Amino acid sequence: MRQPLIAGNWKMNGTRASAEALIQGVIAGSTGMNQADIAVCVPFVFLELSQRLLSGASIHLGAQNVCTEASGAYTGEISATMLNEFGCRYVICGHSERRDYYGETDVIVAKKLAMVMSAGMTPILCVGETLEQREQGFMETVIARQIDAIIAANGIASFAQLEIAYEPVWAIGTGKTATPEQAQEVHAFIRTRLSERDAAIGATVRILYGGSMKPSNAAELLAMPDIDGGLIGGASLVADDFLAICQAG
Ligand code: 3PY
Repeated sequence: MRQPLIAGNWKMNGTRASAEALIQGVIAGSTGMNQADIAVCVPFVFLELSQRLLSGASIHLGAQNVCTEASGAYTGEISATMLNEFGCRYVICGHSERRDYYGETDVIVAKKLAMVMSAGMTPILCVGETLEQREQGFMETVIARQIDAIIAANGIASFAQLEIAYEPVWAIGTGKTATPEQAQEVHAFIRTRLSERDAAIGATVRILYGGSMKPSNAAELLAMPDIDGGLIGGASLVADDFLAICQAG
């Protein structure tokens, strides 16, 4: 039985004041709710505030990116150790926006995962295909490449220490959502691929769905056997919407 995880990905949104109000709203609304693990992945500059507000709450804190290197002359970067110091439990790695806009390759994503794990945190590894790749019949090839690159670099055992988020790129920020059946098909594909290497890891790894999950579609997506939670974009910016998804988990 895999405990669901609902993680908000705030992306580059909010002000200090709105971040504070949102965290307080999520804390208040989630008190007594114990179905799902809950996390909020906030912009770096809100980590200190969020860590303070979340102290004593059962909501975990996460970041959205990390440097591939441990320390040194990397202007503008943030290390895994720094994120750990600010109370992060999760770090999103390889989101499609980072792969697409910032040129993150599978090799870079694998390095980021290794940094996060060696600092004692849990990466949320994002994988997913574009619409063009899906339409040309390359969905499985792309997902397999993204998963296999991590196995090659970090070993199959690394999948015991991370969460996966399947995020069809065509459903990110577009309002389009994969149908529960489309999402389930890919989740099952990922789980089978991992199970072929290590049955225990395949059975226990959590695979979240990301890509316009919202209150209106969360329950049916989360009811699918291989969907173990959600990585929530826009809906995580509205406390009531995020809480409704957590409740569905
Ligand atoms: C989305 O739902 O838009 C996301 O990218 C979640 O990470």
